[in-house]
Amino acid sequence: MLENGINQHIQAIAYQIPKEGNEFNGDSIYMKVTEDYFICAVADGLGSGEHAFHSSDAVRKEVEKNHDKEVEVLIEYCNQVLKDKRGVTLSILKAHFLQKTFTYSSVGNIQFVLSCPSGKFIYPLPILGYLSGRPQKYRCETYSYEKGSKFIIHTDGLSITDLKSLASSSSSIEEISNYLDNHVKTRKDDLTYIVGQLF
Ligand SMILES: [Mn+2]
Repeated sequence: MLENGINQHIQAIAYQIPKEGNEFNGDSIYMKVTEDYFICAVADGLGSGEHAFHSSDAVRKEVEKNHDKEVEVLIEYCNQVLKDKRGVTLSILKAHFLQKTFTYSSVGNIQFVLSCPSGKFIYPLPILGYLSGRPQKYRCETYSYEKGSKFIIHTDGLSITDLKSLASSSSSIEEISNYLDNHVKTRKDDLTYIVGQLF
């Protein structure tokens, strides 16, 4: 699956593929661009296969239904929907174009970096563990981004050793996506990534 989200403020490429031999993908992805904001969510259901899919897909639907809400609210909605389901790791990013800020919250091992043209990196630390419907503390932070900032989000199906240098290279997001595609064959898990650039 490959999706594109594009307007004058954002370009993003999303890709996902299940673990070799699996019909269900335990990772789910949601991405939406409006006039005012970009939102994306990446969820990795614990384990793989059908049960992992049902959990991460429930989270995807929750974000889809409520994409106009802020990240702080969304992450709690997602936690609620996981009661009696298998847990997920989850990252949600929402960028507001007018303010040139983005809010990011993450629970678990989904990797994220944003690289600004000035050389600054933003890589918020996630909360360890996973969402499972139990009461949970979240870390949710808002940052400013520069025009031209590039970001990469990916699940643990992708093993990239130097995410920062990839994000800060002069490569376009298409070139970064092509580079990541070279690592798809060696995956040992469901794999999902989003590469984007904010303007
Ligand atoms: Mn995984």
